[in-house]
Formats: sequence, structure tokens, C-alpha cells
Amino acid sequence: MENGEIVRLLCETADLLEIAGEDPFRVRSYRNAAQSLETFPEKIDEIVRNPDRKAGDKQLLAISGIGKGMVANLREICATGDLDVHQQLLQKFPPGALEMLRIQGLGPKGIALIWSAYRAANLDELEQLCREGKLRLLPRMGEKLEQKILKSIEAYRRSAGRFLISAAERASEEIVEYLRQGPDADQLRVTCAGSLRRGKETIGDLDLLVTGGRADEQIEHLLKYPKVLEVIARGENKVSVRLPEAMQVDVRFLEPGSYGAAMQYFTGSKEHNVSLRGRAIRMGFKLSEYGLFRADDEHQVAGGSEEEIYTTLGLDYIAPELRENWGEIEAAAEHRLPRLVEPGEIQGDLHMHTSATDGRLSIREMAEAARARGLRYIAITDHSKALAMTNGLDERRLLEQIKEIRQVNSEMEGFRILAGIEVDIHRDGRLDLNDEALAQLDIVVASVHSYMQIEPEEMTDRLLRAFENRYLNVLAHPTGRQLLSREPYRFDMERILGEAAKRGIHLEINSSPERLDLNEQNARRAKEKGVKLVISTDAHHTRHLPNIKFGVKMARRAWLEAADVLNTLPAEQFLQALRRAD
Ligand code: DGT
Ligand code: CA
Ligand code: CA
Ligand code: ZN
Repeated sequence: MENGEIVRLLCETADLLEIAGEDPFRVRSYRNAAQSLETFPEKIDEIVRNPDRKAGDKQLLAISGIGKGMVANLREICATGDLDVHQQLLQKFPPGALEMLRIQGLGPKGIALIWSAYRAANLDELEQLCREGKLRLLPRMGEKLEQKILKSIEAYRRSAGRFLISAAERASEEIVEYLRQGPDADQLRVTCAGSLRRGKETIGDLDLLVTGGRADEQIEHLLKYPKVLEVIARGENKVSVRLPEAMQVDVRFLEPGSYGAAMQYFTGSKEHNVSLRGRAIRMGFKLSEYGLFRADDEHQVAGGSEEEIYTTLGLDYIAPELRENWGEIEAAAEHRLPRLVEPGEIQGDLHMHTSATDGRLSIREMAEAARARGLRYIAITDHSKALAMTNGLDERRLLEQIKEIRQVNSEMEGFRILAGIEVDIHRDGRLDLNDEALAQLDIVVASVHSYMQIEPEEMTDRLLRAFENRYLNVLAHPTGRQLLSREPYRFDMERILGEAAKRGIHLEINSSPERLDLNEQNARRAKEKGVKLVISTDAHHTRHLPNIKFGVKMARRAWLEAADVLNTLPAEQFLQALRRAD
């Protein structure tokens, strides 16, 4: 059994226990265990199977957040594939109740209440209760909540069946790896197309293109892939299969002569393709997934590579991230496409946590991993005291940490560790730490983690007030969204961007695949308003450092060049550029 499955089971049990109104300590013990196991490097299943039971127990007990009771649970999960308590709760509350937890504005207590009053435990029933005005009859629920829940259900349905880019990428890489172990591996070219190649924030399904080798043999091999749960469709040159968690993969097998045309077609977006086909027709061509042909005699003029197709259509090459029909075809025709920022141009990472708060590792471990990845500088930005559940830093602990950062920094060659903080922005716009402490830092990253549901006007004022603090440099994950689970909070983005530009405040593109915040539209607007951006990982572990690629993709989708991204600068210049304009 994979650690991921164990984590999912523990989380689900915690959710169900919470809905059932169980002891909060018990709920938390499941959540803590799940959180620890999420980043635990070894396979729990193997530890449990260690014939030396004592040694196995000892190893498990050494994991933070895992006590004797949880060890017994882990043993039960690995032996039976489930937990008895989980099974019992599932009988009490149907699985739909868990889906209700994804609805904003409705916590486990609310779900329990709705369940006991109406026996409603799925989204359809919840929706109906809201429409009929029945929720407001329950204690502490009102008409406003009903409206909010209806909106949230709609948003949830829109995102249902989609995947985070990180999960999609992992699934795609695993299949590609598998294909490379099959027949004709040395002649094979495999590419992912679709929204994953465009770097979209969430992915509906995977589109893989394969050329070289015989289609029938390749399909035979693919169908033996251990993760295939179901074959959805099968043709001579294509096959669609379902993987765990209902992820669909469409695989197409192509002749080399049309590989580029297929890449172009199946990368999309559909809107980009429609526009491009229109252009082809106007130029006397016909563009399809098989190639670019002259309209009059059907003679193929391009198709082996994408570059060939764009060039023949009189266009500069358009990077996949730009293919959304947001003006890229016009820009390519006039040779004014941006020179998009590249992952290798990022020199620093300005948002990461250590074990002082909710990160997992030390300052030195984070720094060394960042240096090994080719970065030249980082900022350590742990949480501030308002985030008590992360053990956020107060002024005294921050000053101690700054000392430690300076010490570790002095021991590192050719690498710079900046002292920073991710300071909370209070509801009234004040920062969570006093100016005296903030003044000691190289960089102040600020963010909102509380009262996200306030009215847009209040949120705008709150952020503007925070900007008045002269030490604030970067606004982190500016809209607070969490992909597939939490909508962005609302405020007047235009005003915030205008004010940020005026004061020399920077907005972050948070690279965490759950956030990707700012998104491409907002980041592009920021650029237009003269705001410089920072792309950071928000890493809580060294294994999150590679996430920077997702942030860079988002930046590329926003048409950003290196000059628009402050942390493409070397450390000294970065620090100079960080100085506030006001
Ligand atoms: P997704 O999977 O919802 O995240 O988004 P995509 O963009 O990967 O969409 P998908 O998987 O339905 O199709 C992959 C690409 O194939 C799409 O980006 C463009 C191309 N495509 C699919 N259907 C059509 C179509 O009806 N017309 C055109 N022009 N292109 C299509
Ligand atoms: Ca797709
Ligand atoms: Ca598809
Ligand atoms: Zn944060």
C-alpha cells in the first residue's frame, strides 16, 4: 500500500470523525499523523512488514505526531486495507457527506447538523435545502449562508473531475517511463500535449502522443500497464484508459510525418486551434491533426514539427503556454511575442519555511538543497505568531532566527541566505510583528491567512493599510485561492496593483500546485500596471523546491519576461531593486 493511500484514509477518517462530533483531540491525532506521513520518505507498508515488529514500532513511533494508537491503526491499514472505525463511519454517513466538506462555508459541525435535521448528506440534497430556504431554519444558519453555499456548490461542480498540475505531471511521467521500458523503446518519441503541456492550473485529462514503433504493439504494451483500471476506448491508433482516482489518459500513436501536426493540434487550446485554422484557410491552406496542406491540390507542406507549421503560416514559434487565443497569434505575426522567462533564469527563492514553524527541515538543509538546484540565494520566511497552529514566530524568536540565519549564511560559500518572514496581515491591515523586528530583516513577505470571507471593500482597505507599512516588500499568494477547494478572496485587484506599482511592492506568483497564485490573468495585469513579480515556492520541505517550474509556467502564461520577475536578478541587484519606491 502506498503512503499516499494511507494518508488519504487517515484524512478521510479525521473528516468523518469531525462530522460525527467526536473528541477534537482524536480528530487532530489523525490529522497530525496524516500530515507527518505526507512527507515521510520511507514506505510505511514496508516498515510494518518488518518481521522484527519491535523495530518497526520503534521506527514508526519516531515519526512526529505518531503515538501507540496510531501505530496500531497503521498496522491495521496495511493488513486489511482499511480501518474499522472508518468503515463504521462510512456506514453512518454516506460518502456524499465528505463531498459536502469541500463546500465553503460549511464545516463538519454544520454538516452534522444538516444530517441530523434533514438526513441530507450529499450535494444535490444540500442544494435543494438551500433553494427551498430550509437551511436558515437551523441554528446559526441564514439566508446569506444559503446563497454562499449555492455559489460554492457551483464552483465545486465546475472543478470536479480536474486534477492539480502536479498530480497530472506525475501520472504522465510514470506512463512515459513505462512506455520507455516496452517494445521499440529506442525509437520511441513520447510527448504530453493538452492542458498539461500548456501549463494550465488544473488538468482535465492527459493527452499523450507517441511516434516510432508499431501502434498495435504499443497499445498491447500500454494495456498491461499495472495502473490501468479500465479501457474506455480503443482504436487502431489510439487508446483511452482510466487510471486510479478516475484520471483519464488519451494516447495516440502517430506517423513521424504528422507528429508535429498532432502535437500542435492536441496541445490546443481549442480556441487557439480555431484561430490558427482560420488563418490557414485565409492563406489557402488546410490545417488538421495530420498536417498542413495546400487547399487546392492537398499537397502536404508541413507537419513533421510544430515550428514548420507556425513558420509556414507566417508566424514566429508560439510557446505552448501562450496558446490560449489571448492575442498570441497576432503577436507572432508581428514578431512581438515576449521572450518568456525560463526556469533556469530564476536565481533566488523568496518564500520558504523551516522547522521553526510548519516547515520540516532546518535553515541549512533548505539552503543546501536550493544551492544544489542551482539557485544563488533564498530567503527564509517562516510564519509569524498569529498563525499559532504553525508555532509562528514572535519578535523574540524572530530575532533569534535572524542570528541563526546570519550564522549559517556566513558558513556558505557562493550562496546567500536572506533573513525574511511571512508576516500575517491582521484583519485591520496591521502586520503581525512590530516595525523594530521587521527592520532587522532583508525581506518582508506578507500574507493573509485569516478572515478571508470579509467583504471585498474591507479586504481592499486591509491590503492597502498593510502596504502602508514601509517594511513590506512582497504580497504572498495574493488572492488566497486553493485550487479545487477554496475560491480566491475578493478585493479590488486594480487598486491593489496600482498601489503596489506606486510603492514598489511586489506580488508573488506562489508556485505551490495547490495555489498558483497570482494566476496568469492577474499576473499579466500586474505587468501591464508596472508591478514587478516574484516567483517563489513556499516550500515546507526541500522536496517542494522543484515546484518552482509550475510558478514559472504560470508566469509564462502571463507573458512575463525575465525583466518582469525580480528574482531573476543576482542577489545584490535583487536587494537593491527590493527597496521601496515610496
Ligand atoms: P483539459 O483536458 O480539460 O484540461 O484541457 P485540454 O486542452 O487538454 O483539452 P482536451 O483533452 O479535451 O483536448 C486536448 C486538445 O485537443 C485540445 O487542447 C485541443 C484539441 N482538441 C480537442 N477537441 C477539439 C476540437 O473539437 N476542436 C479543436 N480545434 N481542437 C480540439
Ligand atoms: Ca487534456
Ligand atoms: Ca483529452
Ligand atoms: Zn502562506
